[in-house]
Amino acid sequence: APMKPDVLVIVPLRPDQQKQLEATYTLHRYDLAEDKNAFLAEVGEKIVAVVTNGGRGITRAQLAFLPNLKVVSSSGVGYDAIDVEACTEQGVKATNTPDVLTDDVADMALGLFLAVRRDLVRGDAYVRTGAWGRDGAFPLTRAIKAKKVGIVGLGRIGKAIAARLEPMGVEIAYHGRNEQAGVAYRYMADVVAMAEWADVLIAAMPGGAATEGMISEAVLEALGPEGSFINIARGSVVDEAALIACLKDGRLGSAGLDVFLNEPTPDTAFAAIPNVVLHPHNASGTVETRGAMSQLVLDNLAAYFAGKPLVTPVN
Ligand code: 8YV
Repeated sequence: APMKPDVLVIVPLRPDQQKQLEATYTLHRYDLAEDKNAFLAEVGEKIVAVVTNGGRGITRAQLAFLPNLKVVSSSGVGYDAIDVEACTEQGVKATNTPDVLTDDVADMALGLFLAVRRDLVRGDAYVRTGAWGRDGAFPLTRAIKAKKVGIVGLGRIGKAIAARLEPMGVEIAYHGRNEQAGVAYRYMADVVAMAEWADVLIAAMPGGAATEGMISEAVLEALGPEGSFINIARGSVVDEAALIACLKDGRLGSAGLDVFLNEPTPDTAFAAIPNVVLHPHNASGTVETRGAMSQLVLDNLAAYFAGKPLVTPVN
């Protein structure tokens, strides 16, 4: 029987795809190892492929234990946790899972947008706690129609968010490194100016060094006491301490967050802030989409070992 290539599993796939992975490759379950460094030292030499995800990625230090590694297949569109530079230096290809998750992530951005702007979470509590009967009508919110929405990062997900917002009668602008041809939305070269203009700012850019802290205290203050910040990008794109401070002291009106700096145990300060809607980094977290992501991880591995072009390479 043909040799089954040795694959290091940093993060397993969805059950159906994990079964295919087990049938096709010799798996080394880094995710289950007690002493992960000892495990890497023990099996590293024989590993030719890694399965991971956008949250865990792979570091330069881990790569050093994997001298015969050829490909890293990651579940997730964001690859800021993969040291792509180190992979490239070591002749290792890396792949991600774009497109299959675009709609779910855009849906979550819309969900957080609506929850924040129409105060759905506090409305739920208002009924549950009997406040409605005690304190009368729930406070009025602001209409969504005719408001201004700035999207930071008009990539596949940013464009899908804009397409969902258009029928709601909002005005859409975007910020990014460059103006894009053939886009109907207003380009704003300065993110602070866009925050001044906008009622809602939605972060949809990649994580990583280039966008770290891009949503600064100045941006949040420019968005202002009536403004809302929605983040379905990465926790790293915002100055999180400034975000907490601005929400607490009212310099920023509200926020809806799917991502945080310290996942899965974000700053406990968020739990005490009433004007924020919190979600546990699950925008792509549906059965259908995580299955499609896992399948794409398998398809990239299969392409590599068949000597065919990778389906969704990042380097
Ligand atoms: C993933 C994400 O769940 O796609 C991404 O980059 O953040 C999520 O879809 C995450 O990468 C962990 O799998």
